[in-house]
Formats: sequence, C-alpha cells, structure tokens
Amino acid sequence: MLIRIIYLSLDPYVRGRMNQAKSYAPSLEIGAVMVGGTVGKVVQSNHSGFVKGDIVEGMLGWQEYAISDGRGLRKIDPQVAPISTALGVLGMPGLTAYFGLLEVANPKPGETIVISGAAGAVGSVAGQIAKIKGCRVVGIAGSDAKINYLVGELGFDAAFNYRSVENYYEVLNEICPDGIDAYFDNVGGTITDAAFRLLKPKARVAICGQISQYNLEEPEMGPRLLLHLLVKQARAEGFLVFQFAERYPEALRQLTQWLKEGKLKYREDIVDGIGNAPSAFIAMLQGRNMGKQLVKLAVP
Ligand code: NAP
Ligand code: FER
Repeated sequence: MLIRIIYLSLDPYVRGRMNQAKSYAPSLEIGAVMVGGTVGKVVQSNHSGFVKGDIVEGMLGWQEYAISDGRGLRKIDPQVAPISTALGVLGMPGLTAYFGLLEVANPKPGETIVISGAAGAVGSVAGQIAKIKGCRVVGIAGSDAKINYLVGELGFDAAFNYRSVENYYEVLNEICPDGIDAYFDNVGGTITDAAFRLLKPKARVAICGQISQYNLEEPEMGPRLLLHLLVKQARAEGFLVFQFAERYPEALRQLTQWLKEGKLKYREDIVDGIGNAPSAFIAMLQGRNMGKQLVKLAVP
C-alpha cells in the first residue's frame, strides 16, 4: 500500500542510531531514510487487511509518502483520540512509561517516586501513572515553564528546574527528606548521581534513558555510586519497551481509559514540514520541546 505520512515522531533513540555502535538495531546507513515512528493515511491498497482511508502507525521514517507491505503497522481508530497520540501517550513513549514504571520501578502507594526528564513524552506519563497509583511524585526538568506544567497541570507533588540549581543533591534532599523509594531515570549523568545518594532501603531504579550521554564522544566519568545499591539493598534495572510487546494491547487499553477519564494529560510540540525535522530533532535533544515532539507533514 501507499501511505501518506501525516505525523512524524522525533525520539531520542534515533540519536543512538547515528553512532556506529553495536545495538539492538543496526546503525543508520549514510543515504538511507532516517528512522522514525509515523502516523499516516492509506492512499492506495493492494493489501487485504487495509483499505484506502485507514489510519496506520508504524516505523515508516522521515518521508512524506511510504510503501508498506503492512508488516509492523498498527491500525489506529481516529474516534478514540487524536491520531497523533499513537506516537505519544498512546504509543511507544506511553508504553515505555507504563511498563517502566509499573514493572520495573514497581511503585507502592505512599512511596516517593522521582522522575528525571519529567516533562517529556515518557516522563510526563510515568509521573501521572505514579500519581494514579497513590505515590508522592517528584519531577526534575529543564525549565520553569516545565516545572509549572508538572506541578500546576499534571499534579506532581514537587518539581525543580535542574538548570537553575547548583547542587542537585541538596535540592532533592530537601524535597525528599525521607529518601527515594523508586527513581525513573530518563537522563543519567549528574542528576542520577544525586538521586542514587538518596535511595532508600530496597529502592528500585528503572533505567529508561540516559539522554545526557547521547551526544558524548567518550563515556563521561563520574563518581562511582554502586555502593549505594549495595548498602541500600537496592536494584537498578535497565529495560527496553519492546521486551513488553506481548502486553501492548493491555497497556493501551488502560492508557486509553485513563486518558478518557481525564487522569492522563498530554502535550505535543508540533512543527510543520519535513524540512523542519532536523532542527526540531536537535531542539528536542536540547530540551526545547514541551511534551511529545512531532512533525506534521500533511493535514490530518
Ligand atoms: P522527551 O523527554 O520528550 O525529550 C527529551 C528531553 O530530554 C528534553 O526535552 C530535555 O528536557 C531532556 N534532556 C536533554 N538533555 C538533557 C540533559 N543533558 N540532562 C537532562 N535532561 C536532558 O523524550 P522522550 O521520548 O520522552 O524520551 C525520554 C527518555 O526516555 C530518553 O532518554 C529516551 O532515550 C528514553 N526512552 C527509552 C525507551 C526504552 O525503551 N527504554 C523508550 C523511549 C524513550 P529538559 O528540558 O528537562 O532538559
Ligand atoms: C531509547 C534509548 C535507547 C530507546 C532505545 C534505546 C526505544 C536502545 C539503545 C541500544 O540498544 O543501544 O530511547 O527507545
């Protein structure tokens, strides 16, 4: 089938594909279409499972039109929510938040959960799910507008702007005087160093992303803090959303229900036209996005 792409998703993992490193997926070849999640409309179909007008989500890349044999495509019901959400709260980032929080961070009611990268596509959903589960939720993000959004609109209990603070540990220690039960890490680096020092006994660290490291040419040396895991009998566990693929339908049902009930809110940052994709991608890596970063390639 021929698909007209309407929305292109800009995600941090694509930065990793630009390195020549062994990974779960091969690196980008020079001259190849940039990888990316997309939502589009079927224009013409010789596939028995899809008809003209169907809305689909899949990894069709940075292009305005794509040819697909249907493999890896998910049909989207435009009645359920705006179709762009299939790339955000009801797509890969939402699923990452859902499984990373519930299966890896494993929050219990009343616990203190810290989320880094809290205002982004994944972090904002992870924080709201932690609220739904009855936790005290603390967010870390990179602007005052993001902090106001987290506390004022998403119901986070506290948050701070790491760009306007010198000593992350001091501030976190003030906000979490009894320590941290679970830490959902999107960023790594010095923010994570501060969180490690405040882990409580039996704490869990869900290592979702390490965006502060993605542009580095050499691994960054820092304090070696694994002793904190030892003495706190704590656990840090990395995960990839794909490992939960069999359970996506269940998670999407739950996320959709929370969205309809108004328990999950989301924001999108949308730029127009494929020519703006590179600058918007760089801006997203620098934190200039507010919520899920998308590129609109056609009128829905
Ligand atoms: P996002 O948070 O919407 O956008 C990226 C954000 O990262 C920026 O807005 C910026 O926000 C923050 N950032 C950039 N450089 C930073 C730095 N040096 N220190 C601290 N924060 C920095 O992106 P997303 O799609 O939700 O992804 C968030 C994280 O989840 C990424 O690390 C990504 O790789 C990871 N992820 C993992 C999986 C998985 O399967 N494990 C799946 C999806 C995403 P600030 O303004 O706050 O700096
Ligand atoms: C991500 C960051 C890293 C992500 C996947 C990875 C799906 C995997 C990296 C690797 O295998 O090297 O945001 O999202």
